[in-house]
Amino acid sequence: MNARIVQELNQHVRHAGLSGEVAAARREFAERGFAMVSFLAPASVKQAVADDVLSLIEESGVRRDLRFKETGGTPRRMRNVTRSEIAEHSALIPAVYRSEALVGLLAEIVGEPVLACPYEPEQYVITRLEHSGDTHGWHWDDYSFALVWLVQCPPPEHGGFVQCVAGTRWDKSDPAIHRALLDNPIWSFEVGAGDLYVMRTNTTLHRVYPITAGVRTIVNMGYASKPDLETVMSHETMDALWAEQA
Ligand SMILES: O=C(O)CCC(=O)C(=O)O
Ligand SMILES: [Fe+2]
Repeated sequence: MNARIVQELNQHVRHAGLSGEVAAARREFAERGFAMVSFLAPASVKQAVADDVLSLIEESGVRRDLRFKETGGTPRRMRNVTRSEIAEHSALIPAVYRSEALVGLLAEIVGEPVLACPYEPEQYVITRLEHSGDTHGWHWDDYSFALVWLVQCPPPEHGGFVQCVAGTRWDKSDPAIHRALLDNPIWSFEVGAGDLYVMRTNTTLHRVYPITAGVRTIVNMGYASKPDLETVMSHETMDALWAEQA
C-alpha cells in the first residue's frame, strides 16, 4: 500500500520535473524565499498523507503555549505531533520524506542540494492550530528548507495564511523581529488544503497569521543544506517546541 503510494509520488515527480512549473517555482523561491509547489504531489498521495496526519493529530497531539526569547517573545499556540511519534505510527510520512525523486526536484527548485535534516526532531512535525488566537508566531527555523503539506486550513478571512520576510538572518541573542519587519517587504500567501509550499526557513522570517475560526493542520518536512551540516547548531527553540511534554 505505502510502496504503491510512494511509487505514484516518484512517477508524478519525474513528470513534474519536466514541466514549466519548476522554472516558475525556482524564480519565485529565489526572490521571496517561498514558492507554492502544490504540483509536486498528486491528489492520491496528498490524500494518503492527510489520512495519516489526521489520525495522528487526533490520537496523539500535545498542546503548546510558549514564547521564546530567541525570537523576541513571539507566541506559539498550537498542538503538535513529534517526529518520533509520527515515525512510530506512519510508514508513509517517513518514506515520502526520504523519496529521492521528491528531494531531487526540491533541490532543483531551491538551486542547491537538499539533504535529510541531521537533527531528527526537525525532520517532520505535525502542527494543528485549533483555537481562536492559535498561531505559529514570527520565527526562523534552524535548518535551511521546509516543505509544508497543508492538510486543513480555514479561509483567509479567518487567518491561517503564511507571511514571510526573505533575506533576513536569525541572531538568537538579538532577534530584532520588529526591525526586520520594518526594513523589508512582508509577503503574504494564501494557502489551502491540498497545497504544498517550500520555504528557505533559516533566512526567511515567517509566521502563520493567527486563526479566528476553523482548524489548520499541516505536516512540515525540514531539510538541511550542505552548509547547515558544517555549522554547529543549537536547538533551543525547537527542543522546547518539540519536547514530549508541553
Ligand atoms: O504552518 C506553517 O505553514 C509553517 C510552520 C512552520 O513555520 C514551522 O513548523 O516551523
Ligand atoms: Fe518555521
